[in-house]
Amino acid sequence: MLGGPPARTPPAATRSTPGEPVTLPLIAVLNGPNLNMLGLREPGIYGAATLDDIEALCAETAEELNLAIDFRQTNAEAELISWVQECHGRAAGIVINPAGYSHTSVALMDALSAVALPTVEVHLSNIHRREAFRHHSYVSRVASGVICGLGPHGYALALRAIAGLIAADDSA
Ligand code: CA2
Repeated sequence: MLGGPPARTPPAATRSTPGEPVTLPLIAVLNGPNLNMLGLREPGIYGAATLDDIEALCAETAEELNLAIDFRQTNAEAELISWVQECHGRAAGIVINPAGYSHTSVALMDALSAVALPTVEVHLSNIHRREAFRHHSYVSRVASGVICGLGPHGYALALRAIAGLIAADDSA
């Protein structure tokens, strides 16, 4: 078996106060291939934080914003697309780091376009300072916004942006 953690399965996606159930807007935080290797390989490019660290940061930020998150990672394109489809009627928004599929997947772009939810694309690294093949993202074409180059903090900023987009939708 190769080193590194296995692809991750989702935890429970909702949160409630004891004795007082609340329904919080659910944000799917979806992570693509190889992001389960964060912190274990190539710290020079992607930093020392693990995906568990990023999940903890997202959970903390979501709590502050009164959002629930469903944080997931997969190495499989089909699974990522199915998770996007499952957001229809279930999630209020999507934060997605599509990793390598950003640059290759028309199918993922189509799925995001079909669910038509507020979507923020996140990249840990500044993809525009890297190889030319990383400069184009199919996902950016259908995302509400894109954050790159700010490391794990980009995920927290993306959740804040989604909260703002949801609030703007609600007041329209
Ligand atoms: O900067 C990002 O967040 C990326 O989405 C990361 C992807 C890359 O293909 C995109 O161009 C930019 C790669 C994720 C791979 O993560 C690794 C982590 C540790 C060791 C090896 C790969």
